[in-house]
Amino acid sequence: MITLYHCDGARSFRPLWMLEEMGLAYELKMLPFPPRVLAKDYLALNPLGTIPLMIDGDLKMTESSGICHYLGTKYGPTPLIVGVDEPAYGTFLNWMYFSDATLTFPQTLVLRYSRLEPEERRNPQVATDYAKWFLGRLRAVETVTGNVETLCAGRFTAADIVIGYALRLADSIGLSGDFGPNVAAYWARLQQRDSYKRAREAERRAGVEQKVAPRLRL
Ligand SMILES: N[C@@H](CCC(=O)N[C@@H](CS)C(=O)NCC(=O)O)C(=O)O
Repeated sequence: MITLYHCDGARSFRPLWMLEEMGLAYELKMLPFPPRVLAKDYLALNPLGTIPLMIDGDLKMTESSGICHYLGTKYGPTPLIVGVDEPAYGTFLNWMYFSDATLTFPQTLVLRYSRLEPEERRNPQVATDYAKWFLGRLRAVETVTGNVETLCAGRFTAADIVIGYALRLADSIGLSGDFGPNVAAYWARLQQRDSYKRAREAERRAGVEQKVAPRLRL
């Protein structure tokens, strides 16, 4: 059984969505945010204190997009993964890495310096600069989604899941008003997907059952 540690709205939503899309069995463990501070026991499992943490037998993984790639290749074959023999293979990998390294990284600075830090340490200039950085990088998504329904390979793939999460995060930190028209339409389409709705419901239900309130949406 795969175990996924998750905080409401956090990057661990990527593997949660992937698990739902693939119909795999999993156990979802909810943590308060930030677990590093509020769930000290968790540090014994993941010394980084970050989420996600996915445990599959002896394996532990802590990179949200990497876990999606792992699930698709390990428990596939699935059309969610673009194979090495397909023309879109490199493009697929580029989106997979782009999702966290290029898109989510500036978002976390916006979040941190506009909401997470105590008032006296907040920094509007950092928040504004990195919001602009994020929206600039998002042009790559705006360009591609003008012509096609999904990011690559002519079908819905794990790349749409990992980039889709960055759009969810942008929405929750107040950046979606600045989405271009193609990204806005793409984000609306992603939210209509059954697996996305199931993942949102699984996260909500697990939070209620485990009595972990969504303290911060991120
Ligand atoms: N690159 C990692 C980043 C993991 C990460 O930093 N997660 C954040 C939540 S979205 C976290 O746990 N922050 C709490 C902390 O740093 O204590 C990934 O893609 O999963």
